[in-house]
Amino acid sequence: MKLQGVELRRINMPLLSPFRTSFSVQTSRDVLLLRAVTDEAEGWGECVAMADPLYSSEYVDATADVLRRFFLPALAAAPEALAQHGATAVGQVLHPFKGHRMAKAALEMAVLDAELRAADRSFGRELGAVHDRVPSGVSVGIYDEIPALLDAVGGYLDAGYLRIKLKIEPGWDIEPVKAVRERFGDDLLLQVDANTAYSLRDARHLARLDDFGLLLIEQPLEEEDVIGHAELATVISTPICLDESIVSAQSAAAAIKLGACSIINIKPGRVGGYLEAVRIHDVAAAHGVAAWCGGMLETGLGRAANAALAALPGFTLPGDVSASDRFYATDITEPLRIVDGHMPVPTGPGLGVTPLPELLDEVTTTVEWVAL
Ligand code: OSB
Ligand code: MG
Repeated sequence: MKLQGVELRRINMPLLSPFRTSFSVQTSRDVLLLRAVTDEAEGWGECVAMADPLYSSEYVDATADVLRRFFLPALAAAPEALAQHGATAVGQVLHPFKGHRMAKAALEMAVLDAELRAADRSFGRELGAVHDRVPSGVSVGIYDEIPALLDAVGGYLDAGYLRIKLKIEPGWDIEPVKAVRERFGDDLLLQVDANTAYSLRDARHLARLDDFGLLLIEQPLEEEDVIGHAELATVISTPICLDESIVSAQSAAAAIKLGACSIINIKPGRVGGYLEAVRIHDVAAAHGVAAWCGGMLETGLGRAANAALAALPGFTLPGDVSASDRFYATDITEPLRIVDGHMPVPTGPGLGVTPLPELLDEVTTTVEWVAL
């Protein structure tokens, strides 16, 4: 396979309603898409970095910059590695560059998609999927008032979602969880995500969540506070799940060994790509640690790939693999829908979905071609 060039395309997609977390309120999604053009096929990559460095240190403009300035030239200089090893070469060629995992992930995804389309193989088959559909959970933002939250959760349950994740922060935690539990019953699969909003001083307060039978609490403490999570695990009985702290298979192994988490949220973008995501899946499975696939408000492209990943055997909890219409009135691909609470795993070549040109053009803000 010979990589001829990569198109960097910025799109801006309005959200159906504002998505509030402990770190921001989002009303639109600014996304960098990559289109890798090879001599055999084209492939699409979606970068999950957000407009501001509030979830992680990466942000969209920085991912475009590091791709242009370092990653694309490095790939251009290693044509034999790509020809011999395909997408697995991307991680190796970019390994000397520290961090910037979301940018690396997007490039690897685009090259992998091109390679798989050329070989007529799906992401699911390549990554090791063992299911043809995955249970679908939904991430529910922070609301100003409990009644509005209950309406939103009720709507998602009516739509068939099998698991609810509530975003929490200090001042919006015990009460909303209690209200949702009381309204929708003990059988509801319910979990919370703090996006690093607490400190170890809040341990006693967080222990109050123990009464509500939560599946897990996701990333209560800061990204680098792995030891703090291990200490918190001795104070609260709700299982701790890490998101932001897990950036590689190595960091996953360390967090598990330290007792910082009993569950891992695996997001391909955060960890440098789908291939590293599979390695984290393997580490978690080997340790009996449950895993699930997280989301980053992806378009249909990332959503399709996430569905494939979530179909691996170690993804034993429902992921944030929701339908296109969870966030968007119109997706850039054919809309991904959930059926009986499950997202079908695409079976077509590569991602199994492709942007529809008219829809893509409607939301495109800039396009840049980088010849290699
Ligand atoms: O922490 O899981 C998170 C969205 C943006 C940034 C971080 C997170 C999220 C979500 C998932 O909660 C949203 C989704 O379903 O894509
Ligand atoms: Mg999270």
